[in-house]
Amino acid sequence: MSTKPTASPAAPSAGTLPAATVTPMGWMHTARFLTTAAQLHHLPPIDVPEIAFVGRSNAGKSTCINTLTQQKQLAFASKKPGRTQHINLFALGKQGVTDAVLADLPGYGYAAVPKQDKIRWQRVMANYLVTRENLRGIVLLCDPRLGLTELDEVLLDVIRPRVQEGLKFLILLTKADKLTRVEGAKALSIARLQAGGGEAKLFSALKKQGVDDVAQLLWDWSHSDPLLSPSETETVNDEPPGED
Ligand SMILES: Nc1nc2c(ncn2[C@@H]2O[C@H](COP(=O)(O)OP(=O)(O)OP(=O)(O)O)[C@@H](O)[C@H]2O)c(=O)[nH]1
Ligand SMILES: [Mg+2]
Repeated sequence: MSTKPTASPAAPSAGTLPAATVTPMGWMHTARFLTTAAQLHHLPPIDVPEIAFVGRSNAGKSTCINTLTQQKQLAFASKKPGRTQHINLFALGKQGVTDAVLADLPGYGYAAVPKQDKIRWQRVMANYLVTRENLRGIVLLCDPRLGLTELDEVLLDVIRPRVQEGLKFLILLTKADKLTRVEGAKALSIARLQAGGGEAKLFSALKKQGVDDVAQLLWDWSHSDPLLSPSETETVNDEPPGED
């Protein structure tokens, strides 16, 4: 459990708890199942920030959501790739007040999936990433032992324009417990380059590595003003330049 004080007291939206009363980990723990959809047009329009977890099948998306929310079976995790076949939404915010949503997306790249299903899903995913209006951030999960695959690169190309427009982006290197320190550091420096305007972090559900950091980041994403670019935020916070 994080003991860090909550950062980003930025403009809370209606229904948001006062920042001082929650920690990012406490906030994550409020997650509950909201809805599931096999097709994009079945997803309800939502007016709070949404954060999507995307990546190869078996990368650890569902396990990551369960770890962050400190709930064993909120998202379906499985040894069998291809377990998540719908877009599953989870609501965040205490006492029935939703102030953000997590989306667990079906993994891609699982060889045993029929080609037609693969193509259909790539289309749904691309449409989701391009058209979902309340999408605030994307967490791309990647097993660093495999690195970013061709399909990850396709996805990066799809989202790059939105990242340049201010969409938040994190490459999360999962299963870090399988790496040595040196391997982890190397994978992280490569991912940082690949993330472009986004960030990269190491994560292990098994060792609970990176959990507090990611919870804090998702809190910050969800409670920041989307209309301010990072440079504008700095300008707002800066003291006016003094005269020499
Ligand atoms: N060692 C280790 N194994 C992990 C970690 N995270 C996930 N796994 C394992 O990886 C496998 C896949 O995890 P899931 O969370 O189901 O993966 P997913 O990305 O949701 O997969 P799809 O639903 O098929 O897209 C499971 O056997 C998990 O136990 C981790 O941090 N460390
Ligand atoms: Mg899954």
